[in-house]
Amino acid sequence: MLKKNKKLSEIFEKIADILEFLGDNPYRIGSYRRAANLISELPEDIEELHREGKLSRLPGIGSSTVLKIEEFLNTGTVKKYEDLRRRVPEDLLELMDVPGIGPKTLRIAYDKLGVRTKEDFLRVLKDGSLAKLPGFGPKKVENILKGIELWQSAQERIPLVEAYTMAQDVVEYMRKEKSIKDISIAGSLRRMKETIGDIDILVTADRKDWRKIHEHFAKYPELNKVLAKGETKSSIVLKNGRQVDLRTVEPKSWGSALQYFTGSKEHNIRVRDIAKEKGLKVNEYGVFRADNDEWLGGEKEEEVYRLVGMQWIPPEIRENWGEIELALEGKLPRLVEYDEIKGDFHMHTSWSDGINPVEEVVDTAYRMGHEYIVIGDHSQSARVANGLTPERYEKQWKLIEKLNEIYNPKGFYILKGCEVDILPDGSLDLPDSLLEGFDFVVASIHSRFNQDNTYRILKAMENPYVNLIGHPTGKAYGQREGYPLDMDKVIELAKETGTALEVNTFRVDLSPENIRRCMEAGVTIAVVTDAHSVAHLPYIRIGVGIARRGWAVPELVLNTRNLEGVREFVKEKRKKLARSQ
Ligand code: DGT
Ligand code: CA
Ligand code: CA
Ligand code: ZN
Repeated sequence: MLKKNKKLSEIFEKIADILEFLGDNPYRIGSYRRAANLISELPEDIEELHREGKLSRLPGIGSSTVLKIEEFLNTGTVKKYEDLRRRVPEDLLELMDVPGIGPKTLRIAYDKLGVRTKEDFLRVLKDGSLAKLPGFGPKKVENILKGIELWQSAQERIPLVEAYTMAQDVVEYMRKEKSIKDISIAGSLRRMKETIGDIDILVTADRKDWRKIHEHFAKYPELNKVLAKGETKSSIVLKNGRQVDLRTVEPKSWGSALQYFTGSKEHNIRVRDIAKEKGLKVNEYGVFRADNDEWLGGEKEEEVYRLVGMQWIPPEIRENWGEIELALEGKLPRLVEYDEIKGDFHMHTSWSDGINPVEEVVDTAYRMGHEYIVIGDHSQSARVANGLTPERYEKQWKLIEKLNEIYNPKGFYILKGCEVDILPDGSLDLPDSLLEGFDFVVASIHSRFNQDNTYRILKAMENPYVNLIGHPTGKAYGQREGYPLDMDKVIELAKETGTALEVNTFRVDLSPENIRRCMEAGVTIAVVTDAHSVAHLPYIRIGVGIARRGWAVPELVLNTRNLEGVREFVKEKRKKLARSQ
């Protein structure tokens, strides 16, 4: 992960917030915000750009911003930021991070109601005094309270993508300790749960090397403090406040330990109960005969499941959601595999609100080994996202055609696509005459998140050119609850019309529960990154993990199809809906 980019972008964002709180010049505030956005989505390391002297070439970055970036790279902070921080109460600085609470709101609470602390703010929210001020009202106050609740839960648990990148870094660091024979992520992260409490890492090595391994762990560069350091288990807290647990086990117990520490707890309890019924004992050291403690196995995870009489169960579905019963009968479905993914259906470029030009997006996806991608920039009504008019789409098509001439001979295909807005009445933001010209159309809702939006999605699915509903429930983890939606109706019509539903990696929408409902109904899903930077494209893997957690089978995952298969999917819907109209 690009840690410096992230930190710097947070500093710029905070400067903008504070300036807004202080009532500074809107132009200056805007320029800090733009810089923050740009830096957070840069695919390259800001330090590298600086070394290569390319900072001033970034769009919209002026010379005074370049100076601040250099200051940050040299000193680790920006003096202006440190000075500004002192002018706002600490609690209010923190509240600015909560979605739905802007600096302006806090300023009003500060001036009119004397709010200085979190407690003050909660009080004026709850006793109705903020709601009485002009421009507020009970609805707005209710939304702020909801925002605080969501934000608090996101502070407690780590979003999957974030935990995944953090864990990759720790694993990479641990591999430098050469006495390690094998290393794996365990716990909820191996199960690809949407949010992660703490990160669990399991290592196997000869017992004589364990001490060394824990010493190495306790010297992790991103460390804040060591909670516990032992011979078999250590826990550390990282600079970002997140906890990582490390356990060392004997090679002989590797499989059993991996099984045990992957969880879930509910899954493990059920497995052990079944083992007991069969006269066996299962723990983190191995599988044993219950009567005489004879060791039967445990080197490999597969062995553990085989010895208790069941199929090996993929980690993503170990929740005691019915997987154990099926595994006992040998009837687990075959889940979609990570390496079966042939493309990505939803991503943005600098033509709308992405940061990379089409050429860079295409090149990155090609080098990742995809067979095809859909360029899916926003449509015109998304003004803040610089949405495209029909004329601009047609211009983009020309560019895509040119790129296809270069890439098709190499076996890579760029599909003309869009993320067309579903308008408040359920109609689409682009005319059918234009939609017909796309290879693949994603349709999404980006407005009116507080109302039931079932009718909008149903109407969009009835359009013969709409192939995929983007982030169907409108949920954004830690930021926004989904809008009310009749999922049964959506699934039914998706099936009937031949429209796919999206599994959006960063938003975790659809949820695994909803994915499972799609599978049961025979509805096709498509895993997408919705990338706004080429740095996001590799996270497609996490989206596949979410799909697996929803018991997704390859036949119902659009990404497993080759280019012809995808074209067939599009053609079928057009034919079907033309016939019925
Ligand atoms: P998290 O961290 O809250 O997202 O969830 P997990 O599942 O990673 O839970 P964690 O970190 O407390 O423990 C890792 C795994 O270790 C857990 O999935 C199963 C196993 N485990 C921990 N405590 C117990 C226990 O008391 N009984 C059983 N059977 N397994 C446990
Ligand atoms: Ca954990
Ligand atoms: Ca743990
Ligand atoms: Zn979208």
